[in-house]
Amino acid sequence: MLVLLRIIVFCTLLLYSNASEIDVNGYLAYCPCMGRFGNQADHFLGALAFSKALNRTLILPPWVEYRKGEIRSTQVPFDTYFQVEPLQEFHRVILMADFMMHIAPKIWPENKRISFCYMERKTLSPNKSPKPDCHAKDGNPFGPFWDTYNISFVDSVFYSPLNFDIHHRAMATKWQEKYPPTEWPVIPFTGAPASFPVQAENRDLHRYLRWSNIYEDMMRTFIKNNLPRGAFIGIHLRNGIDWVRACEHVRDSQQLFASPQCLGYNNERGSLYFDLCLPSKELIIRQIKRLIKSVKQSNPTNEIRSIFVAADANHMITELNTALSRMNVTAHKLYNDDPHLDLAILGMANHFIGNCVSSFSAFVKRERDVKGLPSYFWAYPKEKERQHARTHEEL
Ligand SMILES: Nc1nc2c(ncn2[C@@H]2O[C@H](COP(=O)(O)OP(=O)(O)OP(=O)(O)O)[C@@H](O)[C@H]2O)c(=O)[nH]1
Ligand SMILES: *[C@@H]1O[C@H](CO)[C@@H](O)[C@H](O)[C@H]1NC(C)=O
Ligand SMILES: *[C@@H]1O[C@H](CO)[C@@H](O)[C@H](O)[C@H]1NC(C)=O
Ligand SMILES: *[C@@H]1O[C@H](CO)[C@@H](O)[C@H](O)[C@H]1NC(C)=O
Repeated sequence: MLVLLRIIVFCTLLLYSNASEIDVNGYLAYCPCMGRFGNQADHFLGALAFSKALNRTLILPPWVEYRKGEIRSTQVPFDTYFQVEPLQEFHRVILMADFMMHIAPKIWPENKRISFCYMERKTLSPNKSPKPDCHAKDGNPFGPFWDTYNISFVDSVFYSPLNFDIHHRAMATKWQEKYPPTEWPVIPFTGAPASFPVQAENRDLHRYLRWSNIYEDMMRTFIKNNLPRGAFIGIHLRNGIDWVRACEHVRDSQQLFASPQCLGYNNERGSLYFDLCLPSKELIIRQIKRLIKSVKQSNPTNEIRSIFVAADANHMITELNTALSRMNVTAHKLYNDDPHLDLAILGMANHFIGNCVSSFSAFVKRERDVKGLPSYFWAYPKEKERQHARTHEEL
């Protein structure tokens, strides 16, 4: 009995010491200050690879969200959407709230909080000192992000010419030599220490990103209660006004946002074209019908019974139901807008068709790649010239 008690006490101490044990190799923090979820997820994988290369514990930042009618961003704890433990299999990580509660008081006094940026960032407010600075808290979401944990900075470091590409030129060693953890126990970056879109070498790290139990449960419950039994196709449609405008850039670029995911990082699988960014309704329906037919042939015991639609604006539910009724396939969507639940469901679908240009689609594509599930993109590969010409007339 006494032995057992000792073991329990010992284990409790061990657990406790782990939570507040200080990493002598230091910490890395950053604000996911660019873009919405898809962009932030791309950046996260890069930051994870970067912190591992520097052998610093990664402080898991909250996700930055923008709510209609609110001037300041909202910070959502990292573990609302994703589990922390699977990430530990790859590298040491700690939730930002835990770091601020248990570690910061010991190693990061307020007068030692120095922000890191590549070079001087100009301030938005005219009454600040003209001294070169990162102005890490200037503007939204910069200010609200660090304010969430009451963090302010007393000085700045410009780390140029170093960069985040740890896969080349011994970059990690250069960081460690220039900013050793003994001198710099915490490196807080004004933005993500990562590139966008995610580097090809870091895509596979998505395997450590697993949905939180809450999202996993909501996803399974939705599928069970709302989709007819049998196989389903998940589709992602991006057709809101901001997206239509973004697609205008197709004309003067070889790549746009996440497009390397289908075109290849060096355009080795083609160059950019308009339908890839904004497929017509006719093209969408044609491609879904083609996929349903090919599944029916290759896998007759598990035919497609439904389509789950995730979209930022128009879900095309009526059009899809009309077009697919003869195939006995129905279209479904969430009742309440929830981008993360959309993503989790798309990740579970038997088949997925996404938008090659969208980093929201890219999240799903990576998750499915690591699970070994099939994915396709709208209008990819390019339809035959004759059909292609017709599509443009329709638009
Ligand atoms: N609920 C829901 N929201 C979506 C969907 N597609 C896009 N959105 C919203 O629009 C945002 C798009 O920004 P990102 O996630 O960065 O992805 P992106 O498609 O590359 O778009 P941009 O960053 O705007 O170029 C998402 O984070 C969502 O908030 C969708 O299928 N469902
Ligand atoms: C990385 O950091 C951990 C924890 O501080 C340490 O145990 C380990 O030896 C370090 N690895 C290298 C290669 O320095
Ligand atoms: C930040 O400071 C405010 C005001 O001093 C306080 O109410 C709040 O609890 C603090 N938040 C954190 C996360 O420490
Ligand atoms: C159509 O689907 C329903 C269930 O979704 C099924 O009961 C019915 O047998 C199907 N009909 C045909 C003709 O396949």
